[in-house]
Amino acid sequence: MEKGIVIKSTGSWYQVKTGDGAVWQCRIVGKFRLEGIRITNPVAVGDEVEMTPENADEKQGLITGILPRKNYVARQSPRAKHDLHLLASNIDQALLVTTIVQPNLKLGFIDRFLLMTEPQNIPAIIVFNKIDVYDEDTLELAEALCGIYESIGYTALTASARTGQGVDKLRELLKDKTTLISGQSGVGKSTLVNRIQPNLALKTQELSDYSGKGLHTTTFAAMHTLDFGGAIIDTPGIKLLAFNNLQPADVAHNFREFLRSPKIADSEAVACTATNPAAPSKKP
Ligand SMILES: Nc1nc2c(ncn2[C@@H]2O[C@H](COP(=O)(O)OP(=O)(O)OP(=O)(O)O)[C@@H](O)[C@H]2O)c(=O)[nH]1
Ligand SMILES: [Mg+2]
Repeated sequence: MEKGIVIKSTGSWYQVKTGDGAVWQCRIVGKFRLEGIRITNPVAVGDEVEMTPENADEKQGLITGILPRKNYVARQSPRAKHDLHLLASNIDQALLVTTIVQPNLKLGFIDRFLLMTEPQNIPAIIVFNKIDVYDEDTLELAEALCGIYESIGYTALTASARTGQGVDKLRELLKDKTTLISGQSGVGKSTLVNRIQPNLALKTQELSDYSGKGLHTTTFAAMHTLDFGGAIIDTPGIKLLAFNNLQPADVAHNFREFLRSPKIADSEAVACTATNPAAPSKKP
């Protein structure tokens, strides 16, 4: 048996890199659960696993165990709403790539994204990409949004994968860390990674003209090593973020600004709850 790290997941096959740098094609046996909830992809990119070689010549093996995770990023499965889907595990930080246009920004998406990282205390960086196509007002909006997210403790910046603006700063932020890169389809995740490290040459694709929606060019999550130190996990675009797994209190507790704002005194917070008893326990 050997230990390795999962560097790519297709859903049925997993690439596992062992200490000697060899990459094995692996399958999994058995069922795995996460906090009692079924998961559609039991093993995620970033997982440290135990691997039993099946065919050493062909570098094929079986994943027989998952080592305890430092953390993980999970959402409701897009296919089965009572199941969870793992985006990545054992990461140091998450980079949310977004843009205000092409495709149009849904502000709620940022907050929903933070609902995946916050419960696990994973630092999040928000980047507003494609600033080369923003007009003055849009740029102003992007900067204002950066200010809001910075004020509650996130790192937020603007960038353009096309012109390279902001890319040096991103390199600095990614150096020596394992970073999950996520966001909606077509926002430029893979293009940005290619700017950060051109030799990765990840596949990217034009948006479809009329809908402005991305095409899901990246279809599998994969980890890539950065020459200047660290690693990134490029992931397929997210269409919908829902959280059947969270209770209303989980949602409230994970919005930092509700808890940390000095403007909200404890007494006021208690008073609010007292005047609004027995809120219906609807799922978010
Ligand atoms: N104008 C402009 N276009 C960009 C920028 N970054 C990416 N694009 C374009 O946006 C389109 C989508 O880019 P991708 O990198 O494939 O997007 P993605 O987020 O990886 O998409 P998925 O893999 O589908 O999740 C491509 O046509 C890119 O050339 C940018 O900074 N400015
Ligand atoms: Mg991509």
